Amino acid sequence: MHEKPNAGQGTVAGFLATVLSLMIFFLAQGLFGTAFVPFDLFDWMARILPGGLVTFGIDLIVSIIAALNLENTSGTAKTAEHILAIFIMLILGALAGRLLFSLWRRSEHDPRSGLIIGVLIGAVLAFISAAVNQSATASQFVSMALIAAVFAGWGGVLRWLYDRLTPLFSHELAGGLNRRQFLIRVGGATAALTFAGVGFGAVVRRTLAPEDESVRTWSADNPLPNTDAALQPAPGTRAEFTQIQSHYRIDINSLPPVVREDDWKLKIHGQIENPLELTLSELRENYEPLHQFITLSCISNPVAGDLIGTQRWTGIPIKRILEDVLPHPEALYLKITSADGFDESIAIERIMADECIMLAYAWDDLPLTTAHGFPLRIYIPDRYGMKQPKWIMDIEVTERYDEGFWVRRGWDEVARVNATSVVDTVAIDSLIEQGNQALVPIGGMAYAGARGISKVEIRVDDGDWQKAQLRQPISDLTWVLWRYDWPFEAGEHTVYVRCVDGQGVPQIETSRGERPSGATGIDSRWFFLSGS
Ligand SMILES: Nc1nc2c(c(=O)[nH]1)N[C@H]1C(S)=C(S)[C@@H](COP(=O)(O)O)O[C@H]1N2
Ligand SMILES: [Mo]
Repeated sequence: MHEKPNAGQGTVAGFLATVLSLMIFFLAQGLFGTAFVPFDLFDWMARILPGGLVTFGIDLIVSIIAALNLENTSGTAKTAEHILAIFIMLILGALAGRLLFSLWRRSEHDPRSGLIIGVLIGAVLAFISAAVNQSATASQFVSMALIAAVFAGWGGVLRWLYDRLTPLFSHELAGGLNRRQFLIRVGGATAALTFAGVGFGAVVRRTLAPEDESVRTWSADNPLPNTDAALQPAPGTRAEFTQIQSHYRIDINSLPPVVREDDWKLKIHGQIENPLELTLSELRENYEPLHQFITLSCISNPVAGDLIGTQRWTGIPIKRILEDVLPHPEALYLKITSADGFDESIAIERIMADECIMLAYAWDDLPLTTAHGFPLRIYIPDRYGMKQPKWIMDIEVTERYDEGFWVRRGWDEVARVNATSVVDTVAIDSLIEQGNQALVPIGGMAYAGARGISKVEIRVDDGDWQKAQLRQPISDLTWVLWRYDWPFEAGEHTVYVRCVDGQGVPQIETSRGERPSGATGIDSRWFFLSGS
């Protein structure tokens, strides 16, 4: 009887070898800025899989986060994606190990076949990584070589394990170990190595991370334009201005694309008189800067979700730039392409009619962060974020209309923001005494893109709709904070809120999910007041 290592052991071996490989990628990423393959594979899959499936996956993650009541939806979702990406890689690695052991079992193969198959797998992954990775700071060649080498090692380790396991089948014990003990020992060694590697990698990252250059934001030194607004928000209302680090981040990348200023020029070409290539400093210096306070929302934001934020954007009206490049009469659209392959089109007619439409290079007076689109992103009033590319590389002026990245994947073509209103707080610990009556401050925000808000109403339980007070907003393009001081009544209550936009159109009260045109529906909050 001449037994050989089986598929089950191949699965374990494949898993262990993949764990080790990932640890090496993680270390190298921290030390040299090379690509982290599982994220690239994941991003590549997300690009090629059908849009419906990808959206389903995103929705699922977002609703799980909502159901678990986790804060910071977009940050948590990215972490979930990262874990999923690593998980997928480990499963594929385990399956590959299983397959290889089954092959080797069937017939005698050259002992070098592990290395060769590893290099082949590595080569495929290296090309996938090269196609999608924009976050690595090492040269592409170095990343590709590393991937090929690590997978050669992966294949080599697998074959080595196979060869080491084989004699254990003929003599029950080898080196004092049986098969199980041997695999357990290999597993233990892998775990120890991985912990050490990942720990070291984490330390390296912390040490090499660029020091926070204690740069001053605009908001740290300046009052908001509405600082003298008469109405004070109810205690517990969201911050009216969203600090950059608290602003949601949504995009199609596991890690945000890193664009180097020295390598970057905005290219404007196509059906124009004067093709242009502008560096970031030319953009900053050749055009009068425009500062706008802007609320941006993701179309995947549920009613009362946190995928919405308000920042101070600085840039240039695109109209100014079009006046310089002189589009031909037949040109109708700008097709914008980003570093991550994301793209969208916008009609020239709209741009010429609205100076708020801008190319932005700063938030809060700082260059855009990598996560939020350095060096350049667009702002389009009244549209959800999905229409507004970050990391802009190229603008083609054209007569052709192309559907944008998310439109091709089934989302609303126009993506105009829905009017929405949210209860942020029922401040039961901050009652106000007015005469003999205690009042409960209730507050939140309402938002309807650039259309503004003309009215917010609240209703408690089965009462009548009552007009809330509106705080003067930071700008015409931001959300509006509202407040209602409700006469105290002991017991259980629910407060509902609704709004009317600046054009007199009430918000849609019917509950509808995010896909394909953004969520609608009434937000409410339950509260309990114990008798006084
Ligand atoms: N290049 C690029 N731009 C992009 C995206 C993207 O995936 N790639 N996502 C869009 C979406 S869906 C949203 S909601 C906004 C989010 O911008 P923020 O991450 O700065 O909040 O960016 C938009 N711009
Ligand atoms: Mo979005």
